Amino acid sequence: MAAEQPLFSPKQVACALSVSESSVKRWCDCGAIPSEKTAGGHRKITLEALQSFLAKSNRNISCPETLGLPKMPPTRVVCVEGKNSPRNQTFRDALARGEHDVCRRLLHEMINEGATRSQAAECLIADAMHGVGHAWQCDQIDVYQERRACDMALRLIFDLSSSLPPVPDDAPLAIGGSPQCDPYQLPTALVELTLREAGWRATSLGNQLPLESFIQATADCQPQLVWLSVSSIDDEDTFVANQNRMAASLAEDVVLLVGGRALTDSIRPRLRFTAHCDSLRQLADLAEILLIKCEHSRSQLCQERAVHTAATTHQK
Ligand code: B12
Repeated sequence: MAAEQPLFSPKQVACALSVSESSVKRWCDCGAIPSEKTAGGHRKITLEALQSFLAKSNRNISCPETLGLPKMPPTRVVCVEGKNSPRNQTFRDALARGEHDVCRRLLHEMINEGATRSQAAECLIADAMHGVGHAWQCDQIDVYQERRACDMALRLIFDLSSSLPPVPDDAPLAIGGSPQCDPYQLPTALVELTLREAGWRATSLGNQLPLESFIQATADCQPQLVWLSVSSIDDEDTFVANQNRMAASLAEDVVLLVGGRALTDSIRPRLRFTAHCDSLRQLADLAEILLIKCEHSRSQLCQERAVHTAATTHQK
């Protein structure tokens, strides 16, 4: 037999919600709180009915002890600061509340209005994550809300990426990731999205990539472009030495793009790279120019090969 649910009186519920008893009776009578009546005509409310009312009316139990329930921590208010536009505000709040569909709709709304995927992602996702970080620092949101926002942001980026038209098999290859000391996943996923959208066959190798493995990947895949996203550095000297070793291992014509929060003005002069970008917008512009350059040198190479083949055939 199922365990019997506790039944509460309007007075108990009123105490628990810090409202008047007459309000609770009114909510019972209009059906907002589903209730039963005892043989003596007294209204009785089940825990399930109360919970459904709370969810629909966005109310909280302020004194759960009056219902014999354990005291819960106060519900977190989810309002995250960032860019001023109403769309950014709605996106931030939805991301902090875990409302995936709302976030997805807002991203697609921007894309339908003419933004590229990376522009929409930078405007909404990056802004929201910055806001989430600030709210976490000020103890306005809980750790689980930050982690959930991060997971959801990753899924949204993959959604955007998988809705792109396929890149031709012979498009130039780009690989990249973040170094071993860096646990941040979103920046490198966003770089992958931006490069794919610009026409590169881009693959992110992920975060916390050991140096030797990064070097191995560039030797195995022979990319035309390598990116490095750096959000966190533990030991500056070791990081600089490692990254410069990776840069030195690349062939002359491989472009090395770097970016990320941790590449400050003081650390950049110590690093070897081709170009540094602050934003995805800059990266998208540069990626288009580099793609044209790559395709131009490839067609030049094809022409040279054709001339060479014609010359050798002629000699025979
Ligand atoms: C999520 C998060 C985490 C998660 C990450 C999980 C994951 N799976 O990725 C985890 C739990 C690991 C984490 C840990 C910590 N975090 Co944290 N974290 C964040 C948060 C909220 C979001 C990070 C993010 O994804 N941002 C979105 C990305 C897309 O934005 P972005 O980094 O600015 O990147 C943009 C550009 O830099 C550029 N870009 C980046 N890379 C590249 C590469 C190329 C090639 C190009 C062209 C461009 C480019 O494009 C991006 C889009 O515009 C930030 C808040 C913030 N301001 O970002 C805090 C934040 C970075 N964290 C912070 C802190 C304090 C920590 C911890 C120390 C907390 C702790 N006590 O343990 C640890 C440190 C971990 C470490 N080893 O560094 C602070 C850092 C403060 C500081 N002064 O450095 C921040 C700023 C929060 C805050 N406001 O206090 N964190």
